[in-house]
Amino acid sequence: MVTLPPPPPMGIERLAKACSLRVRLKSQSPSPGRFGLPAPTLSILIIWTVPHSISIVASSPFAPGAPAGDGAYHMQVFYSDTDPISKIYLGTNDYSGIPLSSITSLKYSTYVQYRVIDEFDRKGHAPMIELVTDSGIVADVHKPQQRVFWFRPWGVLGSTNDLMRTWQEWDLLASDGYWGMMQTGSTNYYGNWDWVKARYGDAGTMKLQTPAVGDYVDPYNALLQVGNQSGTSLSIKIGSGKAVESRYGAWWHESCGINAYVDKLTIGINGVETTYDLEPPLMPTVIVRGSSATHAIMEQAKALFKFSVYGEVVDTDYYSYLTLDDKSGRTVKVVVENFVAAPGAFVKATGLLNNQADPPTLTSTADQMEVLAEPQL
Ligand SMILES: [Ca+2]
Repeated sequence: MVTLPPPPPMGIERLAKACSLRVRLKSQSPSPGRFGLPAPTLSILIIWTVPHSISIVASSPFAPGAPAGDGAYHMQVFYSDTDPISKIYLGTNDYSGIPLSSITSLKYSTYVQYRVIDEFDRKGHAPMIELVTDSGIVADVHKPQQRVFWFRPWGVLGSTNDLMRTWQEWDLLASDGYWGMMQTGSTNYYGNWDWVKARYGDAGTMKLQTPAVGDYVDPYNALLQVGNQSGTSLSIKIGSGKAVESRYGAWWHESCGINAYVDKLTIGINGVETTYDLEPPLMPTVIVRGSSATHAIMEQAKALFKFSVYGEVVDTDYYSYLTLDDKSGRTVKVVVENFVAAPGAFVKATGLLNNQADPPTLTSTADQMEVLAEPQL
C-alpha cells in the first residue's frame, strides 16, 4: 500500500492574485569593471506604468523564437487616448554619465503580436528606446538642460519595415536609423545616431543623464530635468508622449493597443559589450487537484502559474504522455518527453496547464517530473 504525499490545500481564490512585475534579467557577458556595471544582474531596473491605465498583463514566456534565453519581456498597452497616456518604461541608470561618444554598440530586438491602429497614417509602434541626455559642454561650460531622444524602429509613422509577429533586431547606431528629439519645437528634431551625438554642445560632450520621475507632459523641473515614468536615462518604452500634439497630431494612435515583446538589449561602451537577456517573471507553482483543473479561474491562472499534480499513473505510452489519477474524480494528462513511469507509479508532475483539454493537460519537461513511488508488485 502506498500513501500519496498529501498535497497542501490549495485555495482557488489564491490564484486570482496579480502577476508579479518582477523581471528576471541576465547579463550574458562579463560586465566591464570600468563603469562599475553590476554582474550578473541589472540591479537598477525600474518598471512603471501610468497609474490609471492597465499596462502590464501577464508576462508570457511564450514569445516564439526569442533571440536570447527562453522568453522575452511582454509589453502591452491597452486603449488610451487622453493624457497622461498609457506607457510602460523599463530602464536603467547604470549608464548615466556616460558620453554618447563612448557608446560603440546599441541594439535590441522587438516582436509585435498585434496593434489596434493599423490603418491610419500613424500606426502602432514597436517598443522604442529612449535616451535622456544633457546638452553637452560649450566652451568648458556644462549645459544641464536635459534632452529626450527616441529611437523609433518603425520610423516616424510606424510603417517602416513594420513586420508583425516577427522578431526584428535593431541597430540604433545604423546610418539609416531614425532618432527623434522629443519635447522640442525645433525644426532640427530628427536624424541618425551621428546626428544625435552632435545635436548639442561641443563635439562628443553630450552625456546620458538621469531624469526625474514623471510623465512626458510634465515641464522641466528646477534642475532642468525632464521626467519619465521610470526616472531612467536608458529606457525601453512603449507608448507615445501624449495624446495629441501639434507636430504629431493624433499621437495616441501609436500607443494604442500594442501587444509586443522585447529582448536582447546590447550596449557596448568603448567596445565592451553587455547583453541583457530579458526573461518573463518566474512563474510560481501551485499544487492543484484534477477536479480543480477545469475551474473557471484557471482560464486566467494558467498564464500566471505553473501547476503541480500528484497522482498515480493509470495510462501511458511510455514516451510522450502519461495520465495521472489523484482520486479527485478527474484525471490529468501530462505531456512529457524523455520521462518514463510505469502504470501504478506515483508521480509528481509540474507544468503549464491547458484547462480546455479533456482531460485537462499539463505540458511538462523531464526535469519537472518526479517519481515518488514505484509500482507495488
Ligand atoms: Ca530573453
